[in-house]
Amino acid sequence: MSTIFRKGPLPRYYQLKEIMREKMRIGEWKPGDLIPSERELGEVYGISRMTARQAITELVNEGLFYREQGKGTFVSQHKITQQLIHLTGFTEDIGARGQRPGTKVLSAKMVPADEKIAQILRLEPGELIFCLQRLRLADEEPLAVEQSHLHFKGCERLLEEDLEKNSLYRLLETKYGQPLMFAEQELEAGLVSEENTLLLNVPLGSPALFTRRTTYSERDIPIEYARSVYCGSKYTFYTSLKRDQ
Ligand code: 16G
Repeated sequence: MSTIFRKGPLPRYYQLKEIMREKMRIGEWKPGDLIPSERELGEVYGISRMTARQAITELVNEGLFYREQGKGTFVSQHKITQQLIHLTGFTEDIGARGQRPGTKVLSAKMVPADEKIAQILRLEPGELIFCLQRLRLADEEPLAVEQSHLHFKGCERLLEEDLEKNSLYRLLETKYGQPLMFAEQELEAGLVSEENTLLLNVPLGSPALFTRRTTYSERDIPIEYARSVYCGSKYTFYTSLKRDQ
């Protein structure tokens, strides 16, 4: 989308927000870039300054832009937005922003599933699952600690993979014959634990976003249950909501 439609259900400021989000997503606008002024945006897209201002203000409030007195509005350095619309993995999300995704494997092993995880992955407690703990980075900056629990036939072969160089989602889909169909995800606010403050390089007491995601393969079979801690100060989750007609 790069034009603003005058007719249709979507308000113009909203359409402009989507256009600007897309520019950041594809890396046309990078962190630290000065964005065009309200007047310039108004001229380019044929909308009023007020409309452009509303779109910019909302993206400032969401943490994607920041304003500097007398200088203008810039693309934020630190906040990464993860959309909650399409099922995408970390590597895809960060790459789409023009940043370099990075992974440090903290541990990778086969472990017996505890009751909770067995229930989520629809197994018997004690069945072996692949448990992977990773620190996830963007342009060398630590963003999240993720703990993934996986179960499918042959999952123990993941022990031999280079999971610092390869995206897990990509491996699942291209090498392990596990198409990723959908996921369920919960978000919860909290504080980064003492142990994770070191990994994430944030001060003790920093805000955290805890996520729990269950990802399903074909025939609604759950194959991954991931618990992650994202730095609250560096991450925004974005979703778009349509009202039932
Ligand atoms: C996301 C998923 C995580 C998945 C990873 C795959 C959340 C909360 N979690 O980070 O469950 O393992 O993507 O990323 O979004 P990868 O393909 O880069 O390994």
